[in-house]
Amino acid sequence: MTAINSIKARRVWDSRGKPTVEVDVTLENGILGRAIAPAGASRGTREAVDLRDGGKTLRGQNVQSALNSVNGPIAAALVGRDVNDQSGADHAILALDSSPLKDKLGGNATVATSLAVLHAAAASAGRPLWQHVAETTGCTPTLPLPEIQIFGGGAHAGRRVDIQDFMIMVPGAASFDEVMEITSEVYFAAGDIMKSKGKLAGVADEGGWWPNFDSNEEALETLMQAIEKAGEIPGERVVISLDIAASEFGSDGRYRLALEDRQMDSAEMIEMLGRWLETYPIASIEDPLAENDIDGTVEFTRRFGDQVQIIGDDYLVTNADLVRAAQDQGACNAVLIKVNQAGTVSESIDTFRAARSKGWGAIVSARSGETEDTSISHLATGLGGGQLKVGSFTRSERMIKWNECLRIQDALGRAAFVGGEPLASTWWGKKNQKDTAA
Ligand code: 2PG
Ligand code: MG
Repeated sequence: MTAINSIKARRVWDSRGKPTVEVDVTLENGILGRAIAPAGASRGTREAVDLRDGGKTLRGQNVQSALNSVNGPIAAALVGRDVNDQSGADHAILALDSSPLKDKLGGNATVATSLAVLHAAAASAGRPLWQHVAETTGCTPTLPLPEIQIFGGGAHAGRRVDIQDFMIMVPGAASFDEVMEITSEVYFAAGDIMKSKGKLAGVADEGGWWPNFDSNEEALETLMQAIEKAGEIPGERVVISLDIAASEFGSDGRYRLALEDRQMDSAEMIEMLGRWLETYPIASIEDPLAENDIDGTVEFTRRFGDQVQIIGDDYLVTNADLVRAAQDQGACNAVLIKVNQAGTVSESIDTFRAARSKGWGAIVSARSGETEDTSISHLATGLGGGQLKVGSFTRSERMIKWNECLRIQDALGRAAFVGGEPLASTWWGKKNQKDTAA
């Protein structure tokens, strides 16, 4: 038993210049664990909410009330507890706030504390975080396959295009290091193409290019050209991944693509996405329909679930019960794991296990508002879940997480890279198996 000696929260600032919560957990042996809460912009309505003060100061975004939650009731409940009992600590937090959205304490207060406890336990055991996670969960550590944003859109780029994330994955890479190299080539090729066509408007929230496209499909066309300009054949080593984030422009079975002034019902939306799947080498697609469009998501999964990874983000909000319900209904085949959507490490791991127990994919993910915190690089590796989504390939709050994986690669060895395995049941995996067999 190593007791928690003190818990202290301070206000720090995220990548959007907004205040957020950092927590220090200090143990009786003097060891420190520290973590910072990230913040989303396109949020599911059922995810844990950040406690913000409101009012005129800092545009209502100040977090003094969340700091008070940590320094007051949370510290009182956790000081004296064994740092190695993560589940006990998380349940003590939950006992203070049983509201489904954690709006009493604030998800920003609970997530920073829960992660700081995890960091303190790892440091106390003299282990890097990824190794501590692997040892305490019984998972086999692997280096994840990244999803990396090339263009931002939706809520991350002033809604300049409707679709939120245009990303690539490099399942054909031989190592994590090689994913970084190929991604860099594609990212800058995309920038060059956009610049030459007058389509480059700057950099979006997560560091991807802010596009000036005339249609959502122009983004896909440009991404194809960028992959080719980088010397790759789209669909071979490099595939496309999309986060439609459809709840941002659709609800109750109605969707509106503002850029194209186009209204669609659920069936038409499915047709459009189906055409994209036929035309472009898309291996993964997130939130294809809105979070309340259950029938649409079930239908989309029925039609395309055996060829593409279908990820629930806003649709599942890192909630184990929602994952189990979706599994029963046949909606999605993968879940995004965002620790701050759940609010604690233990609930996130429960969701991860619920997904993996039925053969689902699990993608550990950052938020659009991020910091220098690298917890997710370690969680993705330690859980051996196989995939990591961090945003783009620029800006330090993103690069620090990719770079941390490179350091872990040095410890684990290049062979610990999971490669295309998470996409085994998609068209990419099937084609690849065939190629290998032939
Ligand atoms: C998402 C994330 C990251 P946000 O929708 O997957 O891209 O965005 O953090 O704004 O919810
Ligand atoms: Mg998303």
